[in-house]
Amino acid sequence: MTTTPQFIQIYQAQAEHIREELLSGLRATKAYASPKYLYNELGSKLFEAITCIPEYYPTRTEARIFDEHAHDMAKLLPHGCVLIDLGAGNCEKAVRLFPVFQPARYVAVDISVDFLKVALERWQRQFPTLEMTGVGMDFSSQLILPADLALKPTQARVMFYPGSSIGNFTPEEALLFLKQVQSACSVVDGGGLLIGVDLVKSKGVLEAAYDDALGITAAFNRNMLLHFNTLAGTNFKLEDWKHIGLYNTELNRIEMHLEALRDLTVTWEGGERHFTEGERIHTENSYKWTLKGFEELLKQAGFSACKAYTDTEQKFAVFWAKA
Ligand code: AVJ
Repeated sequence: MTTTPQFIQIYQAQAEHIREELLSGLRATKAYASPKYLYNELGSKLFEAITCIPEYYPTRTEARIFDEHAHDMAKLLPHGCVLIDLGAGNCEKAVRLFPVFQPARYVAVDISVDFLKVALERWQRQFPTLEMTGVGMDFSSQLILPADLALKPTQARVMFYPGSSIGNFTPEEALLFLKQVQSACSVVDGGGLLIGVDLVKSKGVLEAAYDDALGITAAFNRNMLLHFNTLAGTNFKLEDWKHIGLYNTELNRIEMHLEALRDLTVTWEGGERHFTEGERIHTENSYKWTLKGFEELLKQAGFSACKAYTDTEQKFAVFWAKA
């Protein structure tokens, strides 16, 4: 028996809107772009590769935390829940937990729709009886669960937000986002959030993780320029740009930038931008948290109780926060 996953696609942003947003970032005095533009089809594949490189500890450490504590977590989760995977990617993290968590339904949300579709169709064949839904959506500015999902008023909602993607938000944005998550999963009793958070640690370990020896993170960052060319018709040339990954100790965040290797002009229909040698485009922030700081944030967002699971070196944490 084969069941096809039910796909819902939400195109929140129009192509024209995306182009405008992107170009306004490029025109800014300090050029910047949202990290969501890292994820075209190639970008999602490069990120998958990043999770396998030796220096990138978050994915591996988080997986170990789940291996060790999933049974314990399962006791806190509501029975027969709908597992809502925010930024599902290849869905692997959630799928590994199916046997332990035994969700009644799986909803995978990701901005990279084509990539999600391929992954979800594959998983549906392996779990033919689990109801699966894919949602192509950008929830970075606002989390609205589409009414089409027909979430049952009796099924508790567990939001799954692993991988420390929360780090892409500033602390202020993170608070707003977590408030939205809290209100979405408090609709039904017993709901909550299972979230992965990268912890503050030494600059050396952090910078190695975001500027690896193989150059995969550099490729991931520079691929954003190819994505720009597709989305906005710009004429970025890869050979003009190098990857920068550095830890900002004052702000507790990794910053990724693309740095111009020479004076150059980028053009597009109706505009252009001059970059001088050494000028940068800020492409990503990845905030790191302390256990105490994140627990405080969850409380502020309205979660009633939380429990943190960590590895022995306290590199990474997974929090269960009850709505
Ligand atoms: C997917 C946002 C969690 O911040 O570690 C990996 C993205 N950027 N290497 C992170 C990323 C560079 C990643 N998140």
